[in-house]
Amino acid sequence: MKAVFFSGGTGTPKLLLGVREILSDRELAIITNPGDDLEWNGLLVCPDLDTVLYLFSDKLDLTKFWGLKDETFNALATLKSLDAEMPWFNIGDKDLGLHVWRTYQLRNGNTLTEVTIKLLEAWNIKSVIVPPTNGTLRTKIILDNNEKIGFQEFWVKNKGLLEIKDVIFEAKDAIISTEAKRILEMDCPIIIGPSNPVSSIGPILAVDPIRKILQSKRESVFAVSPFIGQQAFSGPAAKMMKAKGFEPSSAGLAAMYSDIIGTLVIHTKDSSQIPEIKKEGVSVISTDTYLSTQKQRVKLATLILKKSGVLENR
Ligand code: FO1
Repeated sequence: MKAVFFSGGTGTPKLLLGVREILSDRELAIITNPGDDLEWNGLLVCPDLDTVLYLFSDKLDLTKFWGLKDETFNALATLKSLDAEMPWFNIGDKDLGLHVWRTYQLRNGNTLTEVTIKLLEAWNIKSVIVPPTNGTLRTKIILDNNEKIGFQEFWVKNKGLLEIKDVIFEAKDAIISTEAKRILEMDCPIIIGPSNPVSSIGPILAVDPIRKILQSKRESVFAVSPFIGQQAFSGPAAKMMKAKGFEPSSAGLAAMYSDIIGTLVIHTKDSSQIPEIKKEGVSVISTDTYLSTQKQRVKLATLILKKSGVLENR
């Protein structure tokens, strides 16, 4: 194994598209965010895990960065006509097959890791892609009126528009899986991708004792900032950082990750923040962090893999 990535839903998968042009899939392990998972009409849906699984099996819809290519929504239309639960969450027909199979496997006593590994084998995926825990750890949003809603209800149903008072995690048996522990103990860099620090990376770090493991190998942990100025590339990261008492910027991220990362990758436009980041004891790489084109993804991936020593001997 050459590198381990922590991934959420959109930013990190884009970076992984670049990484896959440089390293072989066999050389990669990815731990995915469990916080966005949800029960949908009796089925377990794991959006961020599935995005990475679809990416590595070349099935991902690369226009939306979730769901499958050439998807149809006939089952959803039936469910909508029957007044089903969460009709606003667009599960496609092909995607539905995975959720039916996975839920049945779990009901038959398999763990989420076992089911995911079966899937890696069935779809001939050579990377190790696993959730951090076999328990549950779900992100909940506390609104200004103290109402508590799930991440997808906030993000998809309400389009991320509601004001946030806090973001919390509801955990049950959320201890690290044997497989995730094995991956994190390997002698290779850990790269926290440019995903939402609160709702995508936060849940992975909240799985006991992942934060402690990273603290113990801080110098080999790299993070890529999803911020430019006070804005995130996409999603509700800025709002959530503020709710957690951190500035929504690369400097704010350095403060949030200061105990677990040795190096932060930021956009050159944020170079004025370098002194503040360094005060946190974090080294800085400043470069173009946009990931819109494949050229940008490969360029950023190459730089990170070089700086983290993965490409040293190539
Ligand atoms: N995102 C949306 O904006 N609208 C949807 O209806 C939607 C459905 C959906 C179904 C399966 C899946 O794996 C992901 C889905 N997403 C949808 C993406 C998801 O809400 C988020 O982008 C991630 O959870 C954030 O990483």
